[in-house]
Amino acid sequence: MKVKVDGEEKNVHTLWREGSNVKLIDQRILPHRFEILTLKNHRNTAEAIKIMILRGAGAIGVAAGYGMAQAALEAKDLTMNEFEEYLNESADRLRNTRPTAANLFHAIDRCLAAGSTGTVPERVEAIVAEADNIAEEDLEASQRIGEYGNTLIENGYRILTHCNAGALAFLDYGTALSPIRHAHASGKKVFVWVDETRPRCQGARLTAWEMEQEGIPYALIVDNAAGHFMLRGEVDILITGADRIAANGDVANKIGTYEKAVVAKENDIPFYVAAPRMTFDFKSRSGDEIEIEERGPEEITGMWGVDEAGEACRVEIAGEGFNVRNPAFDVTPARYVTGFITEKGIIRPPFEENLRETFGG
Ligand code: RUB
Repeated sequence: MKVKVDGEEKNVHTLWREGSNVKLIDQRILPHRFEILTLKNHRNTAEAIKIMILRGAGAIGVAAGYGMAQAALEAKDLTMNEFEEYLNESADRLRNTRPTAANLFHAIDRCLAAGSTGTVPERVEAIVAEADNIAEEDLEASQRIGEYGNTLIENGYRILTHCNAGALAFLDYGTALSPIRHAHASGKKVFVWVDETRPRCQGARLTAWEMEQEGIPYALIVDNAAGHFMLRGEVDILITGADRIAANGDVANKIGTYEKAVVAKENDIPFYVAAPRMTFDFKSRSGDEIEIEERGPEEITGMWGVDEAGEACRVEIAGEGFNVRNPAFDVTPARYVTGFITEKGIIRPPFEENLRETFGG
């Protein structure tokens, strides 16, 4: 993706691998500062996923793959038994970071499978290659999703999106934002309603920042305003990403997606979910089987930002010790979804059959 850093335009990925190091944009301090961090081992990478230095299902999957590559490189001089033990422990550490995004588990399983035969050096090579493949496939999928999704966007469309499913959540184009980027690049006039997305404000911090970088017209709104604009006929289409999609088409995505989907249906606004194969989990038959991450109360009781001097600070909003529930995701039942924008095309109901047919479930 193109970013403007100190007045200069640069081309960067959300994250990438350099030998045994993982480099990534620090998403905690955007849009106020743009910094690249280096993660030197798989433990650092697991921690980065856990504390959300990077986030978004696609990016989490790529990071998990790179974490496995780092673990394999760390264990390259061990005996076969030690190597296997180290790799399994590292896989568990990476698995225990965030529970909802399907991409994380697919990436770890793929790397383990790639490294299950041959000598230790052969296994290391296969795991590193598989991690790079995952990143490459992510890039290609987001490009295809953009091309297919662009066919749904007409000139003059006003698009509502929730959270950040952009170049920061994926690699380069993103999922939900990829069709918007493609529509804008092909000369269509588009406008984006950006939900702020409490509690962590991925919309306000990240999606709005991406729109600024691309020069795509947008307005940032509080989460509670989306229904107002839908009812007034000012939204033509709702597009979000997803963290996990069950075999029946139920969608886990950032908390608040369900409400947007219900209000969209009530107002005859189509709702499309943009996601690659890696986000589908055919082992979960329905959304009831998807684990929903609960995060700490401090995300709700206060907010982080910068003060007038540009220094990072936190302000408390709720009273000390107030009781809080903080689910990070919700499940939107498939009946609210108009279609899935995937790298294989647009998939429409009946989802159970059509998803299986497309991806071989
Ligand atoms: C991110 C989020 C995004 C999805 C889809 O949640 O809900 O909408 O990950 O994005 P968090 P993509 O910030 O808590 O990780 O499909 O582009 O990965």
